[in-house]
Amino acid sequence: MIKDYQTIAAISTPPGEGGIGIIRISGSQALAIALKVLQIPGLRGKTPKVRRVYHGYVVDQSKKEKVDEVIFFYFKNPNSYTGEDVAEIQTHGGIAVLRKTLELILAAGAVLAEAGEFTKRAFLNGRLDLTQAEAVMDLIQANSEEGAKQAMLQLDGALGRFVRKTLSRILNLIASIEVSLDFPEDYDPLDREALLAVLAELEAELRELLSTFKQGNLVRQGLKTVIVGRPNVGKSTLLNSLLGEDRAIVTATAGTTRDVLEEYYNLEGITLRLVDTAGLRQSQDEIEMMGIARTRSAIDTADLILWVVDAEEDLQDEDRELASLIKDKPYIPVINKTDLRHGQKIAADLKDLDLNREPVMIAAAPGQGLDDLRQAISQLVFAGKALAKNTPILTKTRHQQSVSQAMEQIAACQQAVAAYLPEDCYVIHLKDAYEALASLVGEGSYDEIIENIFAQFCVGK
Ligand SMILES: Nc1nc2c(ncn2[C@@H]2O[C@H](COP(=O)(O)OP(=O)(O)OP(=O)(O)O)[C@@H](O)[C@H]2O)c(=O)[nH]1
Ligand SMILES: [Mg+2]
Repeated sequence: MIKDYQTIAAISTPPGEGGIGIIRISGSQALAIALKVLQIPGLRGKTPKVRRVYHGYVVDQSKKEKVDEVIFFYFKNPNSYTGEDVAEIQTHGGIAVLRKTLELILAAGAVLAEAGEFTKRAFLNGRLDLTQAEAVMDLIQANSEEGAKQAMLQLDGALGRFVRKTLSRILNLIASIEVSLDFPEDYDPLDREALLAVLAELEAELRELLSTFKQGNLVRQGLKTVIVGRPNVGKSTLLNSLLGEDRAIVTATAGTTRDVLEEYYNLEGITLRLVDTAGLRQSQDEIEMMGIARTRSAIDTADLILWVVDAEEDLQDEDRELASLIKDKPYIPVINKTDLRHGQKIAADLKDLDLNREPVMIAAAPGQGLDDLRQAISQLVFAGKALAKNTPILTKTRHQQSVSQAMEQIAACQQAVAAYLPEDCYVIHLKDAYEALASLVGEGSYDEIIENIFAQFCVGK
């Protein structure tokens, strides 16, 4: 059933000059309000047809003047984005015209939509499940192609479908346990082996879904990739070559970079947050020491480290210290300046450290070996596997928490069955697992979650 909320309106196109601007109106009064501000010659007083595109004008009745030439159409509930009546007006002019039109619409009885309110209504009217609604927000915010692709898949409901399928399997389990408890005469006693088998399968599936979280998070937020190394090895040069612009200052003087510098970089659709840092060495210089402290904290929070050494030099104690600092992180040793010397000596030194990682040979200044480096990065990030293209992945902490709770409850249920605890215990765990997963697709009323999510949307979506 469509709930009757106030009719809302907002500018749906992003701020800035665009070819067209869109204003959406949603609610039971959408059409009536739109018609108050429009003059549509083709109508001649008749009611417009659903989904038919009309040409007309926005008119300021008080001044009897045309504000803009527009395109107009409307959708009838429940067949619209929000599930309500939706009217859309496409203007041609810039932001001033859009604002004026919106003003007229508000004066005609609509209220200004809050951020995310269109999508929230779509959700509340049962048009989208919660994961799809979040996906819309991701789509708006996605800052890498891969992120956008994931958002599309989720919008399509890959995650939602998986979760709903799992929910119905859990419900089936609960039902079969309850039935064998309540009607022992009519039904066979509980088959523990079969129950354990299903539980194990469910647990494995949820575990696999959970394992996609880190990947999903990386896709969305960008992988913090910190470039470290001794002074003057060419870290800033590497950053510049990857970006293809002179972003960081490069000089022949050691200790040039004093502060961390961060830039987004798109590697085959994966967003990297490339971080250039101050070279690590013993220093008395106060500013340089502060820079070095920042380098250390950047290492702590890094997802991936590019450790640069100089092909012209031997491995130094400072390099070894650095190696021990980063050894527990995913990192790639990078031998730079191979245009000056082939770097076999330092490669052998690196081998002696027993790092178990193949160094990548580059010459950052002339831009050699960068493809190898890019390939090494993507291999390390995705362990040679392409990003999951058709399977659902978890991209939100909230998703991860729900799935992990559900998995814990399934595991607890397995233990209860194995320990021959009373059947009631199984049901309790299964219900908890169900609730944890149900919150993921927003089944049941979870006002807080809903408010939180939709507050992050921008107005007009
Ligand atoms: N021949 C050659 N020179 C390079 C290469 N990469 C960097 N350099 C030179 O090495 C010097 C130091 O480069 P930077 O990029 O400033 O080094 P850095 O590691 O950022 O140094 P700090 O900021 O002081 O820690 C500069 O003179 C660069 O031109 C390279 O691949 N080949
Ligand atoms: Mg530098």
